[in-house]
Amino acid sequence: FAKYDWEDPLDMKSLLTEEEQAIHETAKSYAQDKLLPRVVDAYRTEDFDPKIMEEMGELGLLGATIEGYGCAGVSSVSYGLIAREVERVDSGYRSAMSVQSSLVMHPINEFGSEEQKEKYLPQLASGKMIGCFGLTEPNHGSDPSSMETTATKTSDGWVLNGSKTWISNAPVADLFLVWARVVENGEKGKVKGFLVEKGTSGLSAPAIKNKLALRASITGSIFLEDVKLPSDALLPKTGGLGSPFSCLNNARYGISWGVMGALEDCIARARDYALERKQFNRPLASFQLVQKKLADASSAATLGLLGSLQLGRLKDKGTWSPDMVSMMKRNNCGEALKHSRVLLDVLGGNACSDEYHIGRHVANLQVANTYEGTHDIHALILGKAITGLQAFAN
Ligand code: TGC
Ligand code: FAD
Repeated sequence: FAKYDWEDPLDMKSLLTEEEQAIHETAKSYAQDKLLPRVVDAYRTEDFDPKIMEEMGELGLLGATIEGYGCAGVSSVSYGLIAREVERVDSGYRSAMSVQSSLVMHPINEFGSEEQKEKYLPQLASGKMIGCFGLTEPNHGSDPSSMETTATKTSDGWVLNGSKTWISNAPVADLFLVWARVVENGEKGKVKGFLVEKGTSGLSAPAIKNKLALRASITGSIFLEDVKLPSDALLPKTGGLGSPFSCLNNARYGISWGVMGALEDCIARARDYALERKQFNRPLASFQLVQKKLADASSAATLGLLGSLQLGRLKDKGTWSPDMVSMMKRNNCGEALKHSRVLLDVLGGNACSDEYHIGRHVANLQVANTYEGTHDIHALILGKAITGLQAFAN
């Protein structure tokens, strides 16, 4: 028999290429050496250091799957491994990274003109420019098709009006990808994407303070009051809700890996604590109920990672579908939240201390289970894929 490795029970490492293993190591060393020492303080103070984006940029971790424009051009699996290692430290840091990569750089690469790609992608890849993605509105979260933000066509460009809420990176963003419904000659048309640069008159992005989770990442609103844009602010190949949803496919895929990293951290920390701490003259780790918690969580993390790995392979082969992404985003976020919450019990009263980290992961994972489509919305997407019947709309 092979020796059982509790950190990689089904030998997932053997399924990775040498390049993927090297990228995994780079991301892991960076996250453990540079992000972990900052996270407790950043979470206490709700202080996101924008230099983190430059550090990630230097290592090629931003927009990593894009070919050219200063990007690394690696596999979807490598992108997943980066998300796993960054979120092993904190979901907020992964959020900042994945918004930049999947929700800003990907749509510019997919829907932008050559000029837009050359202007923005290298700067975003270096982390010197930070982007955000504005889809959710105060009155429309799960149902973005009802969005109220408009982009009215004028003789020489566009005028944007509306508001967005709960937008990751917005208060520190240099570039805002805003989704708006186009109005031409008084007629409402399709949803399209617009690139709005910081400093444009009528644009503001105040921070949403006092969050109960994701405190190491910065979140804000976006207000657009008669924001005048030139014609070339439009992402020309966008048209219809399929455009923002196709960005979400990539980000949701990355989250499916990331949350497994957060759960792996909870397992490692609960295991260490249970081996160290004694009650009734025995280590907590020797009690059957504690062992069951670790066995359940470890099984969920191992199976979730293998599911995401297979999805990544299908993505790279071009034989994937958005419904598969919904399955892995939903499953892994739900499992990570459920098991991290149970592992928190192993800490007893120390669960209350942020120095023990698991409580922070639990709070973050509640958000991961909500953003990019809630757990229940993904159930309905899967329900439609299974039955052919749509449950969420008229
Ligand atoms: P529906 O009628 O189903 O579709 C409209 C059009 O979109 C196409 N489509 C997709 N295309 C690509 N990928 C997908 N996943 C797609 N899903 C749908 C579809 O084919 C159709 O195209 P066409 O050409 O026929 O017009 O649209 P619906 O309005 O009924 O959608 C329903 C639903 C529930 C699936 C959708 O609205 C949904 O996914 N809601 C969840 C909203 C959401 O995920 N928001 C995320 C905001 S961003 C965020 O949270 C970032 S957090 C990041 C971080 O910090 O890490
Ligand atoms: P609602 O849509 O009001 O849903 C509330 C509840 O009702 C949920 O449980 C939902 O599952 C349920 N529900 C809704 N419709 C149905 C239905 N048809 N059937 C059954 N149940 C239903 N958005 C962005 O655009 N960009 C970002 O960068 C971004 N970052 C975020 C960062 C943070 C920290 C947070 C908290 C959110 C972020 N979001 C972002 C917003 C996020 O995507 C939304 O919160 C999410 O899509 C849910 O929308 P909502 O909050 O309006 O909830």
